[in-house]
Amino acid sequence: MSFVNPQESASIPTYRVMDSDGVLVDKSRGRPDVSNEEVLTWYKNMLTVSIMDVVMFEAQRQGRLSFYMVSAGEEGISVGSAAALTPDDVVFAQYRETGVFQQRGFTLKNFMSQLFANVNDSGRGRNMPVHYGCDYPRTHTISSTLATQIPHASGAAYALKLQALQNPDKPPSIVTCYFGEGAASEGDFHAGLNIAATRSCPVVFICRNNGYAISTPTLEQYRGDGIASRGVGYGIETIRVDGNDIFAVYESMREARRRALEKGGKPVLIEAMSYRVSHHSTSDDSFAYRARVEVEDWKRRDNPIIRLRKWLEHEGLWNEDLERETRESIRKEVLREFGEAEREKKPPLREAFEGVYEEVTEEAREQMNELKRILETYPEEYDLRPYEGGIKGL
Ligand SMILES: Cc1ncc(C[n+]2csc(CCOP(=O)(O)OP(=O)(O)O)c2C)c(N)n1
Repeated sequence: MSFVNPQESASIPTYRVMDSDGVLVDKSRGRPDVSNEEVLTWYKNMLTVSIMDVVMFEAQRQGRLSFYMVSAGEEGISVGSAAALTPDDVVFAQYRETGVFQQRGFTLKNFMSQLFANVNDSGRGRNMPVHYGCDYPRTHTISSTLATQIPHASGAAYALKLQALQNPDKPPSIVTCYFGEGAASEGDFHAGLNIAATRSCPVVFICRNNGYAISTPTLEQYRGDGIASRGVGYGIETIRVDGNDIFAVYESMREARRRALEKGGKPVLIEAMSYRVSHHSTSDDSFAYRARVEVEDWKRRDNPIIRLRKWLEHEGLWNEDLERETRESIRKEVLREFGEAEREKKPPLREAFEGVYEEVTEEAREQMNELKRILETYPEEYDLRPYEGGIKGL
């Protein structure tokens, strides 16, 4: 009789390409198969996310924005993984994946329009800040109701599988689904992975394990070997990677994509290890539950942006002057788009009621009339100038 004791089993190893000094871990292997131009784009995309994060976090503190969430420490996971996708690949994400949007060509104007809920927001100002989405590259709107995107992703992957059977000449595409390790405690995670495994759906699940689900550290979230061991439990090919190493993330995503399309399709799980450097969101003060020194240590020890910068410097592709000039020009651009988006009108008020059904329902029409009545009765209480058309927008 033999019980399997997980405490005695070796843990799943972590795939690395470059170390924290930006040097290849395995000197016998070749340089990553990526052009200099591409790596420079990744670096600038990570810088853009990080600079925008600082500006928008501050803007929330100044009361100019209702809410924000930063990706600090996790820019390498989102940018590196998105770099291995095609625009036809379908993305479902949680909320700390701004780099996916940046890498897929979302512009600063797109980000700012969503954050300020103005007329240029593709979501027509109906969502909380950071709930970005776009039709193409195919990227579903952020799901912050934890893990709800996971079964959706499996279902979308099943649809892609059936479409590929019907149109064998079309280049096949996959679904990629991002979530945090905290979201992996939801039932939806288990249902989503199991259905993807049993139906052999072409989906790459990518878990950002950043050590915290708001105030709950991973030590209190699970007893097993991270999230990777759960993939194995569902019969899913799995890899754990160093999320601060953009090359490791990119290479594993590229290989996962290839595997996901093998033999008619199958799921793959990537667990990317990182550390949530900032507060959970603008509504959180993480020093209430973790020591400042822990965060300072992490910042000093390792960071995906600094690691890639070191690599670029070793390669002679980057230097102090380029760093300063690039940071200055990104910051300027962010502030310019910020100002424009903040001044832009909000969508007409009636749009708060439209778009759920093809036609506005009788109940919604009654609510619109009631809103109009209140706004007209108490005009001094409501400033309608920011809304396109003012009261006529209803
Ligand atoms: C269904 C549901 N329950 C609770 C929450 C509140 N909540 C928002 S984020 C979060 C923690 C998620 O942690 P993780 O998935 O690890 O992602 P991270 O924030 O660390 O990137 C919780 C509990 C929620 N959004 N949805």
